[in-house]
Formats: sequence, structure tokens, C-alpha cells
Amino acid sequence: MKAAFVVVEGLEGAGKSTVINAIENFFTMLGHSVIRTREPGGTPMAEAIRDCVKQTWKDETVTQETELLLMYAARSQLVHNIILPALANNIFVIGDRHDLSSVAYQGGGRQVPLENLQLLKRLTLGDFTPDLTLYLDIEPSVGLARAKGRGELDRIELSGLAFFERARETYLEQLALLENAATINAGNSIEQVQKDVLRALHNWYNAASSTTNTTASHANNRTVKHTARGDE
Ligand code: Z5A
Repeated sequence: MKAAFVVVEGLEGAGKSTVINAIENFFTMLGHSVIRTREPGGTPMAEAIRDCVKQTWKDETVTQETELLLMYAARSQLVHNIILPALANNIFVIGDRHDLSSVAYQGGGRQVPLENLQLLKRLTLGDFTPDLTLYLDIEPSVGLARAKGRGELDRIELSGLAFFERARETYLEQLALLENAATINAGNSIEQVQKDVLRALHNWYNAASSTTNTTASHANNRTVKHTARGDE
């Protein structure tokens, strides 16, 4: 089977970092090479953007446009420098967040019009999309309590409960439109969440392996498309 891009999405404290270890093991045990990415971040420049976007700026308001543009700037760096080259070398990529986070947080949370997000997506990613999205669904108050247990909250985490409720609602609306996606109840125990994630991954993997030819041509197309862009 050709390498694929699998993304884990969810609100803070949903347990993404925890299940990504299990997903990495799943691919490794099957003999695949695998890398992990996180967004925003994943390249030196994108990590600098991450620091910039997460910190609280004294006496300066971070506008929603600045936040949005920084998310896409970081994503463009990551996709073109790391994810596409990895897929082209048949290395599976597990993403801790991707574009759906912008739709949920900036679109839902900050209420940026969806058409502005679509424009930026088109500009930075073309038609590149994950092969599978695993969404860990958690009540915002439960997720935030877990995140708080780890220490101080960053600028985005301080956005308030209503912000996270809008983000969750947007996640759920968008997931209903996606083909290759699974929603997992992240309010359950860590063991149960991990089990449910692995079941969804297994089902997707079996289906994708049995349509290898289609998957291979899909992977090649997107690589060619973005290589061509890079050569311009
Ligand atoms: N952001 C954005 O606005 N727009 C974008 O386009 C993108 C991102 C890409 C990234 O920060 C921030 O950027 C994020 C969204 C925004 N901000 N907010 N707010 P981050 O990467 O630092 O934050 P995160 O992605 O939300 O990571 P997280 O808070 O670490 O969440 P997590 O990885 O899902 O959770 P975890 O580390 O696996 O677990 C958290 C704790 O809960 C930990 O102590 C676990 O042991 C515990 N846990 C996990 N699962 C369970 C269960 N099932 N039961 C009990 N306890 C559990």
C-alpha cells in the first residue's frame, strides 16, 4: 500500500498525543516507515510561528486575520517541506492536527467566514487533503480541565468556553461532510479511546489496501502536482 497522511483532530485535552503513539506503533508493526508532524509546527520556521501564535503578547491584540495567516503560513512550510516529500518516499505521515483545526478554531471559534478559509486553503495546499481523519470528540469543559491539569494555559487556550463550543460544533458539522473520517468518543477511558481509534484505523487500512491501485495513483498525482509548483 502507498503511504498515506493520517490526521488526528480534536479539542485540547482530547488525547491526541496519547493515541498518536498507538497509531505510530500500528504502522511500524506493519513494516511501514512513519513520521509524526504537529501543527502549527514541524519545520524550524513553522515551530517559530507556533511559538509566536501561542504566546500572549503584552499590550498588543492579535487580530484574527494575523492568527489565521500564521496558521496557513506554518502549514504551507510543513506540507511542502516535510509531508509531501515523505509521502513521495513512501513514508506514512501521522499529523497532530491539520487544516480542519483552522476550520474549527479560526472558522468556528473566531468566526472567520468559511470562504476566506477556503481561499487560503486553495492558495497554500491546492487540493491536498488527508487520507484519513480521526476526530477525538470531547466536551470542551472536560478537555480544558485535562489541559489545565498540565499547567498554564496558552493564548488560544485562554479563549473561553464559548469559543471551544463553537469549535466543536464546527468540527462536527465538517466531519459529517468528510468521506474518510471517524469520530471517536474521547470522553471514555484512555484504553477505550485507543481501542476505538485502532479499530477505525484498521478498518480504513484494510479498505485502502484492497484498493491499492486507486490509492497509488492518488498519491502520485498529488506529489507530481506539488513538485511542479515547487519548480516554478
Ligand atoms: N490551532 C488553531 O487555532 N488553528 C490551527 O489551524 C491549528 C491549531 C493547527 C496547538 O496547541 C493550538 O493551536 C491549539 C489549537 C490551535 N490550541 N488551543 N487551544 P497544542 O498543540 O499545544 O495543543 P493541542 O493540540 O490541543 O494539544 P493538547 O492540549 O496536548 O491535547 P491532546 O494532545 O489532545 O491531549 P493529550 O496531551 O494526549 O492529553 C492531555 C492530558 O489528558 C494528558 O494529561 C493525558 O494523560 C490526559 N488524557 C488524555 N486522554 C484521556 C482520557 N481518555 N481520559 C483521561 N485523561 C486523558
